[in-house]
Amino acid sequence: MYKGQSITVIIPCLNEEQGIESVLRSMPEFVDEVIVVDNNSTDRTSEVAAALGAKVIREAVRGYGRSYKRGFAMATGDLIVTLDGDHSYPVDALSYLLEAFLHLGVDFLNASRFPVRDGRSMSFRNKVGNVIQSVVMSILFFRWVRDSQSGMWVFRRSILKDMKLEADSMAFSEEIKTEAIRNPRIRFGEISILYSSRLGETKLNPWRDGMHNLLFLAKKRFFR
Ligand SMILES: Nc1nc2c(ncn2[C@@H]2O[C@H](COP(=O)(O)OP(=O)(O)OP(=O)(O)O)[C@@H](O)[C@H]2O)c(=O)[nH]1
Ligand SMILES: [Mg+2]
Repeated sequence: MYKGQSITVIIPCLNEEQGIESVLRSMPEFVDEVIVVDNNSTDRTSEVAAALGAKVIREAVRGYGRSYKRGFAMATGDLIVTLDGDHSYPVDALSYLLEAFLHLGVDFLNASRFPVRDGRSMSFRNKVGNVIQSVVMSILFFRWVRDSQSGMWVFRRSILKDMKLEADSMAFSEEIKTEAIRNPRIRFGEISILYSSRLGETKLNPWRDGMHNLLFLAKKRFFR
């Protein structure tokens, strides 16, 4: 419980045995429920997560977005917090994020990795890609969003019923933000967090996922 709100943290994981251990060991006491959505990892991700007290859900079909949709369906908290299982997002800054969420009076808070403070945390290529993705989203959806690809968000679980979430892929991250921005009943905010180098290996395929995300955004804007 944080200031009267129950908190669910959801973490999608694909072979993150190293990262998930660090994330779960740093999880603050006030978090009521931690859900790890494992997508047939071939390492010890689910064993490590279960041993450290997380509820582990296994999703058979691959995909970042697919896993989130499974996790959302299981969540019970008033507020949902998301992050990667690679220990790149600041799990020790959860109270900072929740405080900002409550103080700003928003329904969806995006944790922006920009400005990047630790130069090792994001390659130059990914930085350029992320800036392009965010500028395109901001233009298409008429709202300045600094980090459309951030994987750390805080939102009221109740807004999920007003969202149409379809992406099974990495495009899920931008889709949930567009759903928040487009809905006049959902107040959207963004604050900056400290992003660090991930543990373990990346699951991102920068060119393929980058192009897919741009196409997805255009389709979402003009056809849905
Ligand atoms: N369950 C599940 N999780 C996934 C899948 N793909 C990626 N993930 C997880 O989603 C999170 C984001 O993936 P990352 O590889 O960290 O992608 P990224 O943050 O864009 O790239 P990095 O900067 O290299 O970390 C990580 O916790 C992954 O383990 C998937 O198909 N299924
Ligand atoms: Mg990551």
